[in-house]
Amino acid sequence: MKGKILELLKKNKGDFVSGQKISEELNVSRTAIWKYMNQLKDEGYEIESVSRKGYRLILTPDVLTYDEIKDLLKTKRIGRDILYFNSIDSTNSKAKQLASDGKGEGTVIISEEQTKGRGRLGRNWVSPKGKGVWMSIIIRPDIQPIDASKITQVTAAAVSKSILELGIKNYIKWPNDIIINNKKVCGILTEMSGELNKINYIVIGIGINVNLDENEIPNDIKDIATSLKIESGKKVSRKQLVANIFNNFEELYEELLNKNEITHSIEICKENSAVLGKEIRVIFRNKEIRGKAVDLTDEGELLIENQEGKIQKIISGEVSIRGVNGY
Ligand code: BTX
Repeated sequence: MKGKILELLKKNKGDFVSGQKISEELNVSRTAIWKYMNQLKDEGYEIESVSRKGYRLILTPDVLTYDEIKDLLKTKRIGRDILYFNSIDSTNSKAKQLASDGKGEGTVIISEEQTKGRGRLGRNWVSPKGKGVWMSIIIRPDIQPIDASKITQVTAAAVSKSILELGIKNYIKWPNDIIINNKKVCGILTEMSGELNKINYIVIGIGINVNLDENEIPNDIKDIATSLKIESGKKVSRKQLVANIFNNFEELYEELLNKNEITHSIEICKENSAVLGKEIRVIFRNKEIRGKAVDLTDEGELLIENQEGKIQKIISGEVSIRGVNGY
C-alpha cells in the first residue's frame, strides 16, 4: 500500500492529492494514509500536508528501496524482493541468515550503511551511509559446488557492464574487484552454503563506492580505493546502477542456468580485464605464483605463464599487478 500511495503522489508531480481521493482510489482509511505518509517521511521523502488540500510530494530522496528501483527493472526474479535497511552490520551476514531461513532466489538485502561490512578472509569493508551500494543477492542455482566460483565471474561481468552503461570505463581485477585508475571501486564477496554435491544457497555481496568524495575515503585505504564520483567527476545515480546490475546479472546468470556456460560473462571479463597481458603475482592456497596472466578459460579460471613458459591454471586467489600498489 505504501508503494501505491507513493505512486499516486508521484503521478501528480508536485500537486496536492486530497486524503479523500487517496482513500477512495486505493480503498484505504484516512488514518492508515497518515501512517504511511509518516513512514515515507522516515525514508526521506519530503511530503507537505495541508489541511483541506491533502498531500504533496516535494522531494524524492536518493534511496535504494524497491519502490524507487522497480520502474527501472527488466528482471523476472533478481531484485523483485528487496529488503531495505537504513543501517545494518553486514548485508552478507543478514542474507545468509535469511537464506538459511528459506528466503528465495533473487532476494536482495540492501543497506544505506554497514557497521561491520566484510571483505574476504575476515577483512573489513568500509561502507559509509548513503554513499555507496552495499548489497547482497541470494541465489539457489542447481549447479555443482565446484562451479560456484563461476558466479563471481558472472557478477564481476554484470557489475563492470553496468558501470560502463553509465559511461564510466572500468576494469576487472580477477577474480573479484573492479578497478579504475588502478584503485578499487568495487569488491565482490561470494559465500556459499552447501554439501559435497549440492548447493543450498549462494550469497553474492557487492560493495561499490559510488558517491564518496576524497575526504570520505579513510586514510589507510586512500592509495588503493576510489569511487565512481571521484573518477568520473560527477554524481552517479545509485538507483540506475543497482537496476543495471540486476538486469545484467539476471541475463548473464541465466546463461549459466540454461546452458551451463558463462561464455558471455567471460567475454566481458576478458574485454575489461585489468590483468591479462600483465606480469602478476598470485597468492593461492598459501603459495605464491608469479608470471604473466595470459588468458581466462571458459570456466573463468586464470591462466598464468611462468618464467619457464609453463602454463598454470588457478581458480581463485589474491592478485597483485606488477608496478601497482607496491608490488
Ligand atoms: P577484499 O578482501 O578483496 O577487500 C578488502 C580490502 O579492501 C580491505 O582489507 C581494505 O584494504 C580494502 N577496502 C576496505 N573497504 C574498501 C572500500 N570501500 N573500497 C575499496 N577498498 C576497500 C572485497 O574483499 C569484497 C568486499 C565485499 C563487500 C560487500 S558490501 C555488501 C556485502 N556485505 C558485506 O559485508 N560485504 C559485501
